[in-house]
Amino acid sequence: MDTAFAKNRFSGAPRAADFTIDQAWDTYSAAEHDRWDRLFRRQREVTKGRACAAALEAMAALELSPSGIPHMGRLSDRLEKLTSWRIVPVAELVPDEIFFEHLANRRFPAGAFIRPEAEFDYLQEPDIFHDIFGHVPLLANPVFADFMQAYGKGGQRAMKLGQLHNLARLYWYTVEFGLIQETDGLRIYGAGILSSPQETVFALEDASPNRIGFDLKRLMRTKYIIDDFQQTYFVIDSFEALLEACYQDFGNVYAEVKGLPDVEAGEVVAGDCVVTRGSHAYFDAGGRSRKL
Ligand code: HBI
Ligand code: FE
Repeated sequence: MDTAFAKNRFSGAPRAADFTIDQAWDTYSAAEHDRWDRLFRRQREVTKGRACAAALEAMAALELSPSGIPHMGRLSDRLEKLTSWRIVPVAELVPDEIFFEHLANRRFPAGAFIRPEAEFDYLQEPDIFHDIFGHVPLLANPVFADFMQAYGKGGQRAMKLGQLHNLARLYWYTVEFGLIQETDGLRIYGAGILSSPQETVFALEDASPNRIGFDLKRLMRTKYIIDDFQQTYFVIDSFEALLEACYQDFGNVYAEVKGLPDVEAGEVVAGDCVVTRGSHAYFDAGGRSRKL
């Protein structure tokens, strides 16, 4: 767990053994509620025509709106009716084994804090806007909800096998930065993109990044960067296809991947199903303008 993250006003809150805290919804200030509304209105505009259908439909079903910071308990009551998932408040990143335990039991740990005004555009750690606007809608999709629970169970196993870095790449290139092919074009489902106004446009429309068809073993070998736009995005055909690809014994997958060299973040390799081969112009010009 990276403890270098900046502390926030929930960092010292009393926490349970599973690292959950009281969201203390009544303590949010008018300024914090207003910040949520401004983040929400901007991202709702940017994601029109760019977010996947499942995310847009879920926003409505979950009644997510620019009416102040959501109460996680009340939002969970709506979510639970759809896919048995609940959202549990945490102060900041939690240890991997705690994170996996929550996912394996259909609990999504969401940061209770909202980014400070000074970090309105850019933020290193997941705040409530990234977690709820980015991650929660897809938990309302039954197939993706199953995938996220399977990921949690897979994480518990990967830790035992010492293969966490491979599984973290799966999370990174799907749950955080995944694209999906829909009938009228590529759309976004990754939370790290959905919660970022700049990357929402970059991931779909910029000529710089590669866009490559999802291939589990290839993806598990691929390095990633955390403080800029992605150099490669992986494209799934459907959540069913993603779930299907992951319903296998990862032990065999790890064994195969273990013997193979890592792939650099911007590389295209033999066997890739290339949707678009990136120009890399953004990265060659120095990059580093990624905003969460
Ligand atoms: N903790 N609260 C929180 N949110 C995350 O997204 C998260 C985490 N801990 C670990 C983690 N993500 C990643 O290392 C996963 O790949 C496990
Ligand atoms: Fe995230």
